[in-house]
Amino acid sequence: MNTTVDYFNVGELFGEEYLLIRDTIRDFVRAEILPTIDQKAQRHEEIPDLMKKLGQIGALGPFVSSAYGGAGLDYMAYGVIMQELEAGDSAIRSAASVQSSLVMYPIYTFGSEEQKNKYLPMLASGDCIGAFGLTEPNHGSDPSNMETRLVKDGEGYRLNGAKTWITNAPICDLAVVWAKDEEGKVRGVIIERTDVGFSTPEIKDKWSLRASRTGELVFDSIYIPSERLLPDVSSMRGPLSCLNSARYGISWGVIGAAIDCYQVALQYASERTQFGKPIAAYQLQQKKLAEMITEITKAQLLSWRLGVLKNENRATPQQISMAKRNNVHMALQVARESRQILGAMGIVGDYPIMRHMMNLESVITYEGTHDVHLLITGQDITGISGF
Ligand code: TGC
Ligand code: FAD
Repeated sequence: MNTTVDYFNVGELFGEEYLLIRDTIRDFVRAEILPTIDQKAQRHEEIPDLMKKLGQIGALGPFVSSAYGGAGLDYMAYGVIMQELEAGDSAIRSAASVQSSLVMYPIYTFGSEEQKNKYLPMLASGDCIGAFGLTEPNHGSDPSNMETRLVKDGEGYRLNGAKTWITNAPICDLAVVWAKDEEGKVRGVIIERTDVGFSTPEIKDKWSLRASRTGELVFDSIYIPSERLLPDVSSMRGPLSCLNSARYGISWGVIGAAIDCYQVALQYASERTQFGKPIAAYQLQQKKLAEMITEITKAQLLSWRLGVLKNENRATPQQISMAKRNNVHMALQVARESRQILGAMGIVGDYPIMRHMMNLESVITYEGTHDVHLLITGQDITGISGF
């Protein structure tokens, strides 16, 4: 039996440093996540002190300079970290994605020196939990039509509106929120938990990402001092650049979930006997397993190449869309097929597959739906917008 999940020796393309990072995060997931994740997901609870734990292993804003508390690593390292975290659960990767790519990245890239010094170290350590508000009740795939408004008021601004489906909203200490100003320009603002008029109702009873909290961000005429405006961006380029970073990380993360499902299915198929033979001996099951490892291998190579391009600052948003779309779909297919290989055992919490499968139903929708990413590719190759 060949249990490798690195069929094309992709690991050899990485330097020692990345393998060390991979093993460190893998050990963390084994010790801190795997023992309780099923119970937490079943009970709709998060892992206690998750963000601080992620901070301690350098998984928050790894690409942020050490001058601001980050690990000063590159994008390949970020990808490897995401892969290992999501092998544990998408909720763990989600926490790290949002904090790193959607909260730290915009402050690091578009923030003032004061904002970077004030917020980045506490976000990197996990002492402060961030959220990212782009999606609104009436605008999910079309955030450019957002209704949240920022209106000048004396030395500062007033913020009115609401964001929904926001990861970590109920537990966030601050949020990077995108709103339109009086000129219709998209601006990023930092909201703090104690701001008067800020509330974060929770969205309950999800069947997916049950170890992650999701909610709304509601702004009832919140006063925003002007120093909380991100100074260096005033268009949709702001939020969409954050998405480039997060989507890149997801393209890696879901490979971790897929590998976890595949490994469990392969092991189970070799042990489970029906009609006198291990089910792995039957061609129908071999087809499933062979196609899974093929698709995982293709995804690994896609993300590795994207990592090289990202490190060289040459990865286009369209390339990132293709990788996010392909790899999430791949992981969801692997999870669905793996679950079938386990028969009835595939639906219980003794195995991680159903949990991964349910999580991936969110991952295929957030950070741009499967359809939106196809339309991005379609627009790129034809020059015609299909939106
Ligand atoms: P469009 O007219 O094409 O462009 C408007 C401006 O933005 C620029 N731009 C980008 N810049 C950087 N990166 C990108 N990927 C960019 N795409 C476009 C563009 O150059 C232009 O700039 P400027 O300066 O000329 O104004 O934009 P559009 O309004 O037609 O929208 C395009 C579309 C549909 C692709 C975009 O809106 C989109 O991606 N929609 C999907 C929304 C989405 O992904 N939302 C995610 C919310 S966050 C989330 O889900 C977090 S889950 C986290 C977790 O828990 O892990
Ligand atoms: P809609 O945009 O209403 O789409 C519904 C369907 O219509 C989809 O199948 C879509 O593909 C399709 N569709 C839309 N437009 C077109 C078109 N032009 N052509 C063809 N088909 C189309 N958002 C944040 O801002 N921050 C977060 O932290 C965050 N976390 C999330 C966490 C979870 C668990 C989930 C589920 C979502 C989260 N989101 C977050 C929101 C997420 O980004 C949106 O759900 C996503 O962008 C899709 O928006 P929507 O749900 O409104 O779907």
